[in-house]
Amino acid sequence: MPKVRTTPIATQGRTLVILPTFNERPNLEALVLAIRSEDCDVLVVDDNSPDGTGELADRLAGSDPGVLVEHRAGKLGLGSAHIAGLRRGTELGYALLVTMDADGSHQPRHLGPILAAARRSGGVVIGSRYVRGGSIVGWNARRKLLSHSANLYCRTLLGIRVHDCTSGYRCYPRRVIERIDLDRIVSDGYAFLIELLYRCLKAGVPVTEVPIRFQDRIAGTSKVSTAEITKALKLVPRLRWQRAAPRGLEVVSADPEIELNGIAARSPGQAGDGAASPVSATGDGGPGPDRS
Ligand SMILES: Nc1nc2c(ncn2[C@@H]2O[C@H](COP(=O)(O)OP(=O)(O)OP(=O)(O)O)[C@@H](O)[C@H]2O)c(=O)[nH]1
Ligand SMILES: [Mg+2]
Repeated sequence: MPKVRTTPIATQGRTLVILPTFNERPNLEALVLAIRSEDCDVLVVDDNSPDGTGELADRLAGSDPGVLVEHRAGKLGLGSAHIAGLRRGTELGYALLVTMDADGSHQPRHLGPILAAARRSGGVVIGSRYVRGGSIVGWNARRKLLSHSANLYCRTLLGIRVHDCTSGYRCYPRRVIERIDLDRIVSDGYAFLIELLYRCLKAGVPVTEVPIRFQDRIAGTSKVSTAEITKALKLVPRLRWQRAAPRGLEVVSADPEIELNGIAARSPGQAGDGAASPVSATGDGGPGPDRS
């Protein structure tokens, strides 16, 4: 059984940032403090990290009710950690659920524009490296090529217009997650990011990309393995031809009346105070419910 703090906290209209962690001790404390200073709560989903990340998270939670921790018995995968966090955040009633890597690659200073775009659109927002204004710092040419190729592969095979399908920096309104059947997700690793995005698009949820400056991890080591990349490569054609969803994809359409923090959601075409230069990935491209 995962150990979860049960103290009731006020969540209405608030944002929960979900941090999946496996051996992120050197990066965690500064990140949690930076997120808290953006007035967001934090849920660390730790998979019994041998380096003591879970104990550090408990210590941070002990002195701050806005920090929650979910401990899992062992390394169960990035996707499964995201699902656990999204479920927990939904149960607790947070308005917006953000997922962010805990290695320093995803910077809390982008939360403002990302959350603003989510409130405007009522849909999913991706912190994107591959729209105008986005960038990557610290990757070598090989790593950049790998990431670009993966995104080109997803865009082409899935027929979607999202530029950064593999970014783990995302914001999902709770109302969107409540409409997606997480039990149908078949991926537990990195492929999960592609699968959930595709399911949201198929359900007619607007997807917006907001530029971020992505920085290579500050400390620690990457957990992406060749096996994870292979799984993601195999998932994409399965998703495209529906075999990953034996009972069919969600037929739910986005609710245009979604209310978030008192702000009625508008279509991506209506969005835009220009502050974050968000790019709609669904305006004319992503598959809608009737475009399967
Ligand atoms: N709870 C949990 N977290 C994980 C697992 N695998 C990775 N993570 C976390 O997920 C985030 C992303 O993992 P990274 O290893 O940084 O992967 P990446 O960002 O795609 O790749 P790099 O650019 O090489 O860092 C980090 O916060 C990891 O600690 C897992 O199995 N369980
Ligand atoms: Mg990383």
